[in-house]
Amino acid sequence: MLALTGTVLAVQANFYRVMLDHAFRLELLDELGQNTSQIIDELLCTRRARLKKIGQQICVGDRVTIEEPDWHGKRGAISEVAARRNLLDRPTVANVDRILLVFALAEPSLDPHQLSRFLVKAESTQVEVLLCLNKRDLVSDELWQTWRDRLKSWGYPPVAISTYTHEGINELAQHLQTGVTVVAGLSGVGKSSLINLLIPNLQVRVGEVSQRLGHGRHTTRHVELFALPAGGYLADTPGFMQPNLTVIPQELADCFPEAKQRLSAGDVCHFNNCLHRRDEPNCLVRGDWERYEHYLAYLEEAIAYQQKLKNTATADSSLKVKDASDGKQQEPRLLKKRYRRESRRSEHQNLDEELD
Ligand SMILES: Nc1nc2c(ncn2[C@@H]2O[C@H](COP(=O)(O)OP(=O)(O)O)[C@@H](O)[C@H]2O)c(=O)[nH]1
Ligand SMILES: [Mg+2]
Ligand SMILES: [Zn+2]
Repeated sequence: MLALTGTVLAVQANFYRVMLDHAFRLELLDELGQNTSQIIDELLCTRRARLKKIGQQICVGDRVTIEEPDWHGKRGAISEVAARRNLLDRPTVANVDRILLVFALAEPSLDPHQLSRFLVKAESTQVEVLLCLNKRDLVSDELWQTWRDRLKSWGYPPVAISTYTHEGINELAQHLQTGVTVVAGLSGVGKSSLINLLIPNLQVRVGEVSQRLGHGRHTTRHVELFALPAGGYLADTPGFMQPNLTVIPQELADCFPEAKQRLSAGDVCHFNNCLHRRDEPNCLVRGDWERYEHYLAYLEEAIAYQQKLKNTATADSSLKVKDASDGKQQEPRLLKKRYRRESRRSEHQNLDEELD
């Protein structure tokens, strides 16, 4: 039998809703003995025990193979998960083709620092970024054109839309007809309104602010892919993209199209570990581009983040040493004093080692 393949749209407890690549026509006899047919394009699936055993997770966006379809019950079992091209987190979506970043031109007014941060965060996933500016109806032609030119110079020619006048919606839709698009952006910019226009029979609630946890962070509500009428899938992910940057310092320049462009002709900075700071000798990236200041600020953040990771790693390894009181694991010398006081057994161990 031909293997069935599909895309995971949603994960609910131990069930996976899978959209089939090829719909199946089910022939039925109705109560009057007439032939009718039903098209089945989705199956509710479980995961084969073998996959569970090897710890294979199944995420929204995963490409899967299905066995034992039960067409009447619209059920099946996932037997295989294809290797992922990428995996975004918070919330988890696999095989993402682009991030559609939605900002508003007004209400709330467009903050260049906030936008820049979202752009860098989106770039750090290495997925294509498409920028869309909503609420075009609220601003003058002049203001829109100023933003358009400014963002072009950042490397992001924006698509202007208005979910009120429908300006730009068709143009935007054309960019989304293939693959998986993840919609990201702050609350209030018009993401739900946009999704309702793109997928008319869905009707997501507009004006709904995603729930907040006690610490003012958005909850990661469950994520689901929706099929677009002209092809492609859309995911609305309120929890996506926390503002903190987790890029490593050496890769930060790759998150700025302006910086990448300066290195694109095969040219390199004088030092191959150049971080493109102001005082670096013969640096090609340093220059009078608008977001160079942002780059420098985020660089310090990235360095601080890397340092924090290193500290956490050290703390972790000291924990491991503590647990290894059976003496099988070699402990770093620095930790010995503390270790020795903890148990007599480890004391002996340490003495033995010191005799070596
Ligand atoms: N003026 C204007 N308001 C809009 C537009 N799109 C959405 N809004 C309004 O902006 C608010 C937030 O919209 P919503 O779709 O819930 O944004 P979300 O939080 O990003 O999902 C609502 O009051 C919408 O009516 C637009 O194109 N123009
Ligand atoms: Mg919304
Ligand atoms: Zn440099």
